[in-house]
Amino acid sequence: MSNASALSPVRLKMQAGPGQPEPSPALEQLYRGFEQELLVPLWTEIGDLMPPHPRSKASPHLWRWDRLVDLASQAGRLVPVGRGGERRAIALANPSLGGKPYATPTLWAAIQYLMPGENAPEHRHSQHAFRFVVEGEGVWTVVGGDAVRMSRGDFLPQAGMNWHAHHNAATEPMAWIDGLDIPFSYYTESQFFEFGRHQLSPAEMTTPERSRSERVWGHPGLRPVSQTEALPATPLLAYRWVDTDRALTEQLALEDEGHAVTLSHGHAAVRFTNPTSGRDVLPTIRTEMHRLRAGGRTRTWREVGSSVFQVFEGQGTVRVGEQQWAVARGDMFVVPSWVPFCAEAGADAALDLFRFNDAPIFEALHTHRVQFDGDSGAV
Ligand code: GTQ
Ligand code: FE2
Repeated sequence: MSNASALSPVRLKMQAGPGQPEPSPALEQLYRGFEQELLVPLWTEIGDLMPPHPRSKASPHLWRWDRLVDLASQAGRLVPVGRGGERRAIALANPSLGGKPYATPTLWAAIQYLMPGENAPEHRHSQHAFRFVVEGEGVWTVVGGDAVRMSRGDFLPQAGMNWHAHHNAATEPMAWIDGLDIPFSYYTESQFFEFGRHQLSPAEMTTPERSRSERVWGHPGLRPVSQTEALPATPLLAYRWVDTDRALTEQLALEDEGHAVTLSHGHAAVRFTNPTSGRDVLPTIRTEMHRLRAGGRTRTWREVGSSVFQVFEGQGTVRVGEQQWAVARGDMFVVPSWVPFCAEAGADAALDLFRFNDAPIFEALHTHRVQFDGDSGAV
């Protein structure tokens, strides 16, 4: 086995510095022994393995909506959608994650595109998913046989293992964004996937204004008495813009009337929740809509876990770590773990930001932290 260390994937270098032993022939021999036996001592790795706080491998990055839509529409002309490829979805690839189709270490974010009359075939998977529509209409997503309309501003969760297909019933193409926990599922090796039927039944290809799920679950504060258990995944399949918009408008109006219901002055925010539990709508993904008054700004904060934002409406400036961008409708950007973030609306119009992140994972593990600028950071 004299050559084992040449083939070993373990490579150890003697390093000078605090906590490191003095280099010597005996130490060299010890390290070659570690390599042969596939052993790595903590003292050579501690800085990277156990940093004092998260040091994300991901970068802050911005994708412009006009480029995303332009490339997605070219794909609409050139690339068929069907069994095998499954979806005409194009993922944001963080520049620091080795070319993998990951917006962040845990989150997938993609633009998906369907031409008039096209169908994306039925399938199901363990990954939790949602759709969010920044503009357009005409696509119905069919979840467990329930056709759900998708229109501007709507948020549509699809928790894992629900059968789903999409069809464009309109005469125009339509784009929307998908968020999934694909990278998290990949690292944790917890994925399952099944193909469904290639064609839906005519009854499922209908285009109702309201889905069955909304007719059962879409009444504020009311639940069907036949369903008394807290359901792990949301039964409500569409959160409509009219409701989200009203909730944000009311928060800012109440702030004007002297009531403290906003997150900070001029910054209203709502979270999409499971109506049976009040908790995050998806087990792994938190989703929120934020609104800044014209001229208003968020506090600066950082938190454990990564976020993806999409500008829903308005114009403004966002800061992510050292980066600063002027943003407009549809632009998408990433905030890596523990990197400070703040946003400011332009002087003339409110800024609406859709956001999703992986906070439910860290909350479940009791490792979530949020630190606002100016706070001590004590937890
Ligand atoms: O629409 O079912 O962007 O399964 C990635 C995986 C979308 C979908 C994505 C998916 C889907
Ligand atoms: Fe899917």
